[in-house]
Order: sequence, then structure tokens, then C-alpha cells
Amino acid sequence: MTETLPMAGTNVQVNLAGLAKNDYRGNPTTLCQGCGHNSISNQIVSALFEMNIVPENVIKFSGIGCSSKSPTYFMNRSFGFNSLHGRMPSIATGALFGDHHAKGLGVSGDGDTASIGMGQFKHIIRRNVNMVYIVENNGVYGLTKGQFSATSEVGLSLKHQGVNQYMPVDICMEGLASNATFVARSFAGNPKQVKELLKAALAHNGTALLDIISPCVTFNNQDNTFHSYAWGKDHEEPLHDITYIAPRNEIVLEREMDEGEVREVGLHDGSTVILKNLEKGYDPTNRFEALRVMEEARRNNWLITGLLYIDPTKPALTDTYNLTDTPLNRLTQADLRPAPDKIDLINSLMF
Ligand SMILES: Cc1ncc(C[n+]2csc(CCOP(=O)(O)OP(=O)(O)O)c2C)c(N)n1
Ligand code: SF4
Ligand SMILES: [Mg+2]
Repeated sequence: MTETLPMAGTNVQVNLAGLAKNDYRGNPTTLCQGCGHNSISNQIVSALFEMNIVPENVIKFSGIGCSSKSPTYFMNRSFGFNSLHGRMPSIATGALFGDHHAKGLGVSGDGDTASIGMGQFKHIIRRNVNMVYIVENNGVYGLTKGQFSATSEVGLSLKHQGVNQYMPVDICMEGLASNATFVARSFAGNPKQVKELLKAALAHNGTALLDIISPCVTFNNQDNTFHSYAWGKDHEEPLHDITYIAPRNEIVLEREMDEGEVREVGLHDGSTVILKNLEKGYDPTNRFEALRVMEEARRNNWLITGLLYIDPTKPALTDTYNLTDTPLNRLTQADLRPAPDKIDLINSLMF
């Protein structure tokens, strides 16, 4: 539940950071009406507001695409870098080394990540850079007017394109194969789940990969295609009902749930994710199980959603370096210049 208070002398509700929901918004969207990406931006605004995140502590990243335009439509007060096509991971890695106290929030597309950006994607995942990595996956290049992407299904028939004959890339499987520490799949048509997964992803220390099926209503939304609203609504198989509980909040939901069906996962900041399994017990800390359910879903054409895998114990990239507490981008010349005797010592060792 969100904790809010009325702002003095007004009816506006503010969160524990003293900010109103409007403080988390961005510019009005220029994307098509009904685009899944707009729905995800709305959930990003809600998740950040409800988590009391200070916008100035967040850096937004993206590549190129309709999806990659989205950071303009939320968190105007944050820092941001709209980078080159497929190059979000290297820009984000550098920036988050520059300020290792900042949280990264990246929005990419299926083309940006799984086509041109695949190499960079695999490396940011294995390095476990501390950021949320959202792929707004519509199975098509929306911005360039409807070409097949690497996640388009075999047999997809698109106007001006013909029939796709290539096997698709599964972004979650690619993430897991690269040793991701957080892998989730969701559907823009299920905003509640998107929001709770976003909160868990924001609390995760490391790269949190969120593959969100986000229909392109202009180029790939036929009822029988795998990235459409209709197909998603008919074929979604959520693994669990997911609820994010902030560190300071008492866990009250557990008592309402059937014991055997509830699984709790503790995150490094003291928050908890509660998963109420809808079918057989699913353990998201078991990598083998995650691969098994993804393969089962692939064979049966199910849109499996939820937290597929999490390992909250692995360090994030910058935890593994002996960094100063002051972020590197705030160190002055005086901080960085070695004392004369140290320079002499180094020179004597080298020459
Ligand atoms: C180096 C380079 N190659 C190609 C392009 C053209 N281009 C722009 S966006 C895009 C595809 C975007 O697709 P996706 O990431 O799926 O985003 P969507 O628009 O579907 O949200 C392409 C090929 C480019 N901008 N830069
Ligand atoms: S072209 Fe597709 S992906 Fe791009 S804004 Fe329109 S609906 Fe969204
Ligand atoms: Mg796309």
C-alpha cells in the first residue's frame, strides 16, 4: 500500500520523499494512442512514486526506437541519456561507474536489444550492472514502420514484409543463459503485475531484466499474433500473484494466503517479494526450474508471466570494485592527484 500524506494547505497527496505523483511524470507522449509502451510508462511513474524514489537519484537510459523514446514521458527531474541504437548497455555501464550510488533505469526495445544490441545486452547482464533493464517487446521494429524483429514468431505475416521464416530469440532465456540475477516477463495488458515487478526490479541489486510484451497497435496487433493485446489476454499464464513489500512495512498479506502457496523472497535492501503461486509451487530461485518453465511455455505457446528467476545474493558490478564512497564523478583534482612521495615511489618502481 502507498503511504501518502496531504501536502500542507492543499489536497495534493505526497509520498515519503515529499513528492506528488506529478513530480514523477514526463512530457506528453508522442507515441500512437493505445501503444503498449505508454501503458508501461504509466506504471513506471506509479512504481517510482509509491517507492518514494528521489528522481534526482535515478539515471534513465535508452537506445533507439519508439520504446527508447519512452523515458521522455516519465521522470523529467531525473538524469537521462537517449543513446545510440543497441548501445544503451555500454553507456549505462560507464555512467553507473561514474556515480555508483545512482540507480539506472533503462528502456529498450526488442530490435534495440535482441537485434543490433544483442552483444551489448549479453555483457551487461553477465556484469550485473545495477539497473532495471526493460525490454518493451512488440515483435516488430515500430519506429521504422513495421519490419520483423528478432523476437517475431515464425510464420508471422506482416503487411509489406511477407512471412517471417526465422526462429525467434527469447529475451528471458538469453538473459538466463548469460547468468542474469533477475529475470521477469510481463504483459502491458496486465498493469498491476507490471507495477509490482517494476518495484521488485528497482529494489534488486544488479541488473533486473524485465521483458514486457508491449503491443504495437499500428504494425503488429492482429488477434492471432504473439505480441498482440488479444493474444496476450487469451494466452497469459501468470506463475503467481506478486506483491512487493517495502522494508519498513509489516508483511500482513501472508495471513490471508494459503500457506503452501506462498513464497517470500528477501531482497538486499530489506524489502520482500511475496509470490502467491497460482498453479503448482514455483521456486524462482531455482535456475533449472526457470529454464524448464520457459521451455514448456515455448512449446505450448503460453505467455508465461511473473518473476521467473532471482538471485539476490550476487554482488552488483560496482560492489566488486574497491570504489571510494564519493562517486568518481565528484572527486576533485586534489582527491585524485597522488602525493609527491607516492609519485616518486611509483617512478622508482617503474624505471
Ligand atoms: C545504427 C542504426 N541502425 C538502424 C537504425 C534504424 N532504426 C531505428 S529504430 C530501429 C528499430 C527499433 O525497434 P525496437 O527496438 O523494437 O523499438 P520499437 O520501435 O519497436 O519500440 C531501427 C532499425 C538506427 N537508428 N541506427
Ligand atoms: S508505431 Fe507501434 S511501437 Fe511505435 S508508437 Fe506506434 S504503436 Fe507504439
Ligand atoms: Mg519493437
